[in-house]
Amino acid sequence: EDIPGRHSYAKYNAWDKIVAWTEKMVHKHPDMVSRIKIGTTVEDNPLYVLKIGEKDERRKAIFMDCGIHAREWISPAFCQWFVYQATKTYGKNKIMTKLLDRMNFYVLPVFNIDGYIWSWTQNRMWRKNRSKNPGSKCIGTDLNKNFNASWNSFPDTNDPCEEIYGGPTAESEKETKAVTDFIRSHLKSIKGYITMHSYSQMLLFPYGYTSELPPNQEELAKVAKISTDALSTRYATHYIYGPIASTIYPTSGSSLDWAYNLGIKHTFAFELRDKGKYGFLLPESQIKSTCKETMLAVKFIAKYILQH
Ligand code: ING
Ligand code: ZN
Repeated sequence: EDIPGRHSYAKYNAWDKIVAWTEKMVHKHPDMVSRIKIGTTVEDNPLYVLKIGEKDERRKAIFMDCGIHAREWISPAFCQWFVYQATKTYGKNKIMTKLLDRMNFYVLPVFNIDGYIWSWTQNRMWRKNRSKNPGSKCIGTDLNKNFNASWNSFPDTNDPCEEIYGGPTAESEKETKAVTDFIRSHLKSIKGYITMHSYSQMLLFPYGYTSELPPNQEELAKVAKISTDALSTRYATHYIYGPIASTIYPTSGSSLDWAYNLGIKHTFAFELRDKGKYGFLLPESQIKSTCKETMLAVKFIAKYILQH
């Protein structure tokens, strides 16, 4: 499994390894996994979504993305683990079998590919994408500020040199547009949206751009509670949960708020391990345990969505 230079679930994998891995997953499980190119990035890298489940597009589905922020390497590691476990435990694990018999998952393993590559090759702490900003020597837009959800309502997202620059307009970025177009065109089936970040050990739900609470906030809080309880059964990792604005900080233009306002009523953002000891530089020795515990939470959310 863990051979130097090869793709491994116990390591962080460079983009070229992840592309090869997507091909391998389709090849290994042709009737369970398919690969959809939903667009390309600024630097012309292919945005691949792996669809897990059946051809039937009418079934309920969950869209999950990882790696919207370049330096949050544990996030793409989780998406890879999720696809691997789904295919490996289908027919063996009761819950996974039930889930995949009745619903589809769309998994985007790396959302911000150009930024991810940059964080591997040039600057480990890079966050944004790599688009040029006319009239500025600063590069990149924060893709999680680029969605059409009260876009640019906080003034500090106006400066291209800021880490949280929201772009010239909502959905200005090719990566954002590819994802929003895909979700909009599959809206009939998509009942859940999950986005993976690090770090802080939190499970968040809308809203970020207002302190008002979403109409089904009681339900979201209940699901978040049971989900984080399930997560902690494995290694006693402690998560807090709540609306974005009051739990982490107020922020506009996020994918989570956008998906919720589009009508996807079950939307969650994970802030994976840890709480700051290693931060974005979470050691590879923690990848598997992080993925295993997170899997419990995601499976609970999926099961809940299936039943509601
Ligand atoms: N934090 C997120 C950010 O974009 C977040 C917090 C998550 C906001 C989900 C809105 C929705 O600032 C990190 N670590 O990126
Ligand atoms: Zn993030």
